[in-house]
Amino acid sequence: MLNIVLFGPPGSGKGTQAQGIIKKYHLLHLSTGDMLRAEIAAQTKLGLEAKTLMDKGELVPDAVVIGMIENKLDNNKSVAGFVFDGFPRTVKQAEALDALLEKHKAPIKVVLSLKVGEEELTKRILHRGATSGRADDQNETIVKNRVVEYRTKTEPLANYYAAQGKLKDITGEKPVEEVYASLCHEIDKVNTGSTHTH
Ligand code: B4P
Repeated sequence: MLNIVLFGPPGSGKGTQAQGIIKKYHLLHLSTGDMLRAEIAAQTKLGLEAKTLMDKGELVPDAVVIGMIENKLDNNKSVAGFVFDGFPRTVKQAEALDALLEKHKAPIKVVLSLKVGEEELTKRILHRGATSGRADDQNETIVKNRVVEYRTKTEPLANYYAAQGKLKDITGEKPVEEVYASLCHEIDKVNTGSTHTH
């Protein structure tokens, strides 16, 4: 199985790049942000609870997102692999993911870390906010809080994956196609299995 983690701050291009990668390598896209927004749209209890945190730019509880990912893994056993986008975001989530994948005998092959400066991140997110309708994209204070959450809770994960020898830094402050080419270059190095690409 080709399991890939897209890692990086909010606005670094994870969701954007996931689109190309899943098509090329025939993988399933698992974005916890998208799953949570679907829960909000459906006005479920989980969604309503998550919304109050997301609107402030804070992370939702680990147990919530781990549960959502576990469901997806259990219900998609015959796929060629997964692209994890926006998950894991804490060390606890990373440990849970390793344990779940161990159960499926399909470890993470590579963690692609998109590097983008703070000024560019804010610019991109506020630009998206003009059309996305996402409350967390509209206001500079909330965007800054998302980046603080990232620096304090998510960035330490880089060491977790570096210790496993899986972390690859990618320059994300370039045109979408150039970033995509760098990502594919790294994926091709670990994609030694039977996944066909075109
Ligand atoms: P996400 O949905 O993951 O939000 P994101 O980090 O902003 O998405 P992404 O990084 O994929 O966006 P992209 O750069 O592609 O999370 C939202 C919230 O959900 C979190 O704040 C949290 O509350 C909650 N949540 C989600 N997962 C969680 C978890 N595991 N644990 C706890 N809470 C969780 O796009 C940004 C913009 O940049 C786009 O407009 C795009 O067009 C543009 N862009 C992309 N690449 C570009 C490039 N190369 N050049 C110029 N612009 C580019």
